[in-house]
Amino acid sequence: MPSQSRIARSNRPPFDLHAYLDSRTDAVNRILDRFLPTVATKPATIHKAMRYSLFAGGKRLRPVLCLAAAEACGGAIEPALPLACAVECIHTYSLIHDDLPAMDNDDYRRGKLTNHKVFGEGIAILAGDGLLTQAFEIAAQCRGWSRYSHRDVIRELAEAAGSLQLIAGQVADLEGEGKKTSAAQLKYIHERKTSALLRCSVRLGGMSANGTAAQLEALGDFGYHVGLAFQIIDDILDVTRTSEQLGKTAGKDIAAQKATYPSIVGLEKSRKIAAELTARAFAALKPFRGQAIALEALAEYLLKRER
Ligand code: GRG
Repeated sequence: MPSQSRIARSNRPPFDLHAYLDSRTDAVNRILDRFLPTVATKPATIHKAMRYSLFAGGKRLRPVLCLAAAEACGGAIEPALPLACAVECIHTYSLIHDDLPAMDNDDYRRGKLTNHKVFGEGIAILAGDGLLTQAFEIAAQCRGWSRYSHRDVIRELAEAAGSLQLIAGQVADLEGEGKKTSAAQLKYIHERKTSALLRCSVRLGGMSANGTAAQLEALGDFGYHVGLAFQIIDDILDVTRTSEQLGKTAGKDIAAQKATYPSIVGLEKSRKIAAELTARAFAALKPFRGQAIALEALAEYLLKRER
């Protein structure tokens, strides 16, 4: 299992993850603000609602992973920023829709009232639709990449968000409520609901840096395993942290009779599996020969996160 010492043991200077997260998050927020219509743009309600959830204080993990992947491939963050923002728009849309009464029916998200609680269900549905569409508008506006066409990038986003991945995971999640779920079925849900967008985030970062096919493959493998670990940690936090600590309703999985790793294999085994998956993610970064330090630090941080 990777540990802080794993990073500190090498000859590299220590990596300041908090400074990295702060600077990359600021950059993402600045560009998101530039891409999104202002709250005064008519019809104002929808733009207020889209911005309300987008700027509600999300951790920005997917966009930061996208930027870190670009850097691992030797690229700069600027060409990756629009793609990082596109991914965050898709992620935020999925959260708004997931919180709706017809889905998870949640009142709090990112420490604030959920979108439908503030704007009503109709506007919340449209705000999600608006953000999903905005993601593709942003990706289409990018300057372009020498090795990858817009078609490649749009397809990468569409596949991750589509009915075989993100939506498939949500369908299986909805249909599994209250039913006995096997570990294999749970993995199917996690691969789609969580891993697909994380995998897409890092692959897009690699594309923005003109990464090779082998680099994209390695990044995809990294994103897949980090995504699975991330979801297991999320399920552990749901039963071990309070709503105040999480900024969203804790204990939801038990209340909704949802299968989770803690409910199937217990907390200790879940922690062990998350650590093993993180080790697999580290192993996927081998081809970068120590140049993926931010990705390594992020994987470790996600394993140890408390919210
Ligand atoms: C509605 C199509 C559709 C899909 C919804 C995202 C999702 C699928 C459901 C939300 C609930 C959930 C447990 C999703 C798995 C991914 C996950 C843990 C999301 C939360 O991501 P964070 O912690 O959130 O990065 P912030 O708010 O920090 O961005």
